[in-house]
Amino acid sequence: MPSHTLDDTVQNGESYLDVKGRYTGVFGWIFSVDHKRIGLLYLGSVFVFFTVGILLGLFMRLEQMTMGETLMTATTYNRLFTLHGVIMIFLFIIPGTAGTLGNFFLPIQIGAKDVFFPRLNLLSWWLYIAGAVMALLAIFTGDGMADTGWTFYVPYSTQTGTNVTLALTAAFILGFSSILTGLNFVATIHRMRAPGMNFHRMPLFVWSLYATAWIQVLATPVVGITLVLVILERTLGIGIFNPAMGGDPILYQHLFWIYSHPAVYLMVLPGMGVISEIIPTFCRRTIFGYKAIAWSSVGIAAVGTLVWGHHMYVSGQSSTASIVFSFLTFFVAIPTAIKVFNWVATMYKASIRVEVPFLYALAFLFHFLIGGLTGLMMAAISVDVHVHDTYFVVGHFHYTMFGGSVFALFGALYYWGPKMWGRMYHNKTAIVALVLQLIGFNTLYMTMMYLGYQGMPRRYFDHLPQFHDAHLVATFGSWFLVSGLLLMIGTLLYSVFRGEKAPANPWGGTTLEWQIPTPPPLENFDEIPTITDEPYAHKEEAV
Ligand code: HEM
Ligand SMILES: [Cu+2]
Repeated sequence: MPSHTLDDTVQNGESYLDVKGRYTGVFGWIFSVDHKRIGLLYLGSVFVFFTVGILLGLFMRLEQMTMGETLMTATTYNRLFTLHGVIMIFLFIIPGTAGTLGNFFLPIQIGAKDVFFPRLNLLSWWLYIAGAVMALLAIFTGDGMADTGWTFYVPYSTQTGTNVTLALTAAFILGFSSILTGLNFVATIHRMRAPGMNFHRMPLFVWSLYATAWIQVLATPVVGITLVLVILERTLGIGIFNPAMGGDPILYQHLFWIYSHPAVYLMVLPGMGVISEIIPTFCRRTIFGYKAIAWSSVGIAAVGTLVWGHHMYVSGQSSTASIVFSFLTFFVAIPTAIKVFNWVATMYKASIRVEVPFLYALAFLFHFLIGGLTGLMMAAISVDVHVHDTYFVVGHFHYTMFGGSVFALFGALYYWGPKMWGRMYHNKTAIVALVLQLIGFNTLYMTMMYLGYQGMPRRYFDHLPQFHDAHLVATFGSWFLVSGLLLMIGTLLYSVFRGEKAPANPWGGTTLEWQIPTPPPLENFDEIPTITDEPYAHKEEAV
């Protein structure tokens, strides 16, 4: 079969089918089972929702710029942080790296022509869109968007008149989409590796997706069932969570965090995988501690399932339970630190080529270190009791999820964008955007952590006078951050259509995606390669 490029499958005939009966035009995208197209579909859609989420965050900061009710009422603020949280978690960050770059690069990196279940892959994207549409419909139907926070804690979520039922149904469907992606990735990694590509020759991005996929498959069903129970509680009053009917609200928190703590690793592991690709490429040397980094992904996923109770130190559990959860939480730091030390060891005395993707990797390290260390602070029960439900927590998780995972995703887009759409980005604009992001991000979230430590509670639309100055600083920070984000999205979009043509391997990468043409042809390889080497075998090692 002749090889086709992405372009020649899109034809401008009168029919929406080409001579071979394949869909063309828009249909050629939304019905495509090609893993690369599905990856790009995900990329486009997650960034639409990300932009909405950013603007919701900005509005919340504008409300906090002044004291009292200015822009919005308390209920509107509650709906905004719920929608912001739901969008950022379920519509942006969970599919944000696995669905986009995972779909695009996983098959290529293991020397396969596609994923194991291409049609199921397309179904995942459609379910994602269906869930997204439902989440948005929840804004305009019933009593409007849920005001419970993205955690949907009972008993409030069973009682509020806002449209929790539709929002939960949306989250349930999004969960299915995520499970199917996970299943597909596990099957692909087990069944589709090229000859010679044993587990210890897989790129570290693939390892991180492998660990992520298992979390998706094993943990997501738990939250799915939990959300259905809340729906049943609301519609049929079955009395599982409602204490007035003999139910137990704490049970909800257990079930919710049994999923949602592993889910934070599901959000960050692919980002760590990206960093493990960027660092050896720009350091132009083999990664230090390949096996340690690979297995620590599995270690993080495994230990991460045992620590959920650290969200419940003040909810009502025995002090024995809290102490055990605290101890186990400190334990997660070990596989995480293993990664960090090996990344630093790879950079040590390397002749580094400093480009935008590498700068994002450094930003990831800086933010993730702060996010991780504040996480350890809160793992200590005494500190957590003080800062629980304050802005300290909000600052902490934005540092890990946003400063960590999302900055890794940005770095990955600069790293892999030239391969995906065959065009380079504008270097200077990209750097200006990064600087704005760094200033804005740290001003906003460092100040939030300070506010929280001083006692500013989260999820309030107003604040007391003693918090005013810091809130003002945080809002200024959000302006820098949002400008940096919009500039970056603009410059990436520009590069997609107008950027300079990219060479096949602009960074001297050693993994398989860099060995094929740009943009990669349909089915990736004319002939499936045979793998004889480790993934990061650089010819000339730096001294
Ligand atoms: C310009 C970017 C962003 C801004 C300005 C922003 C701002 C905020 C603000 C003001 C809150 C509410 C604080 C409160 O009153 O409790 C919040 C909550 C939250 N943010 Fe962001 N954020 C941004 C990006 C992100 C990203 C990228 C993520 C995830 C990847 C994220 C995840 C969350 C979550 C999960 C919550 C908690 C919602 C809840 O309490 O239910 N945010 N953010
Ligand atoms: Cu947790």
